[in-house]
Amino acid sequence: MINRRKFIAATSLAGASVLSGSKVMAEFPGTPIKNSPIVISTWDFGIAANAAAWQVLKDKGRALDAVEKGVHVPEADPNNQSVGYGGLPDRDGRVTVDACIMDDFGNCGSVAALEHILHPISVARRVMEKTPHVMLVGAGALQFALDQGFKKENLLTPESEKAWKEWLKTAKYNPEINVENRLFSPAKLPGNQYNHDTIGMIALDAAGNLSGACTTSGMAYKMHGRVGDSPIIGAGLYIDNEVGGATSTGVGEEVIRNVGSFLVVELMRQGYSPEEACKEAVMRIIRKKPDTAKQIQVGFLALNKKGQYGGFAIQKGFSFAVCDQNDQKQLVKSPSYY
Ligand code: SD4
Repeated sequence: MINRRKFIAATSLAGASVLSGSKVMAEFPGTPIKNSPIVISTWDFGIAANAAAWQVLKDKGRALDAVEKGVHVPEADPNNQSVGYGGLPDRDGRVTVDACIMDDFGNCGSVAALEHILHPISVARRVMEKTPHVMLVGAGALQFALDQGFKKENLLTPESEKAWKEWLKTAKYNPEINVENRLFSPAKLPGNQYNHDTIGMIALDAAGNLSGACTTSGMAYKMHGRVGDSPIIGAGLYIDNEVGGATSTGVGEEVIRNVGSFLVVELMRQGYSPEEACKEAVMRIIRKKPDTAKQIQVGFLALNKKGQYGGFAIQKGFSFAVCDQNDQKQLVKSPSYY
């Protein structure tokens, strides 16, 4: 255990700055606004996703509907090469998507290694609502989606196909234990800025209930069949309506090994603030594998029941978007270990 008093001091010193439009505001306080909805999500593209979620929240809609609607935005965006349509494929050139959703009753649904479906989050929701199961994968998940009326589509855009073909030239299809290590420097990934992006979203609605969603095309050029943290309840996403919710982005293997999002929620239950909880989850990864941690990115994002939020990442560069009644377009630069 780390010394808690020292830890809090270090955390407040590391306070993140808030970017609102182009304006840099003072220290990020994560101030709660009582009985007021809020939605937070990973990375810069979370701003557009939050705006869609806000349409539900502002009319006193349910957090579950808000997060589903919200993450539809990056899922359908061909320019986002890390989520849904337009996502970078696996090393075989196939776009396989992972997603999960969790509500305020502890219900959850998930799909992994799913192909050809534009909105995997909605298939995950159907798994939650229409089956006795939590998770469907691969061909079974696709069959279920088609039975539910989802359309089969091609998710590989010409841009992502081109990037994959470039990658093939140097990678020669060699299996790599952690391809994302090699891709960590964006300069090594031709034409692609988004080698570390996944959308994780958590919302608190006007009734004070929480839900979350996480959706991704996963690690670029992964082995076919590889599943990351994003569709794993407890790793990529966890919601406990008594306490709060958490989600993650980055190298999924390390998040799964530490059951990251569940850990963040349990730390908040013990009294950690969202940022402190995210920091401790990051520190677990760093303490266990300091050499690996130097080369990878993992970021956690959390929202508690009071509407306080925070994030923490291993590396610089992680950002998250916040939307509440005061400002629908806040972008927060997360504090990080390095
Ligand atoms: C994965 N966590 O598949 C996802 C990828 C990601 O930032 O979030 N990248 O491991």
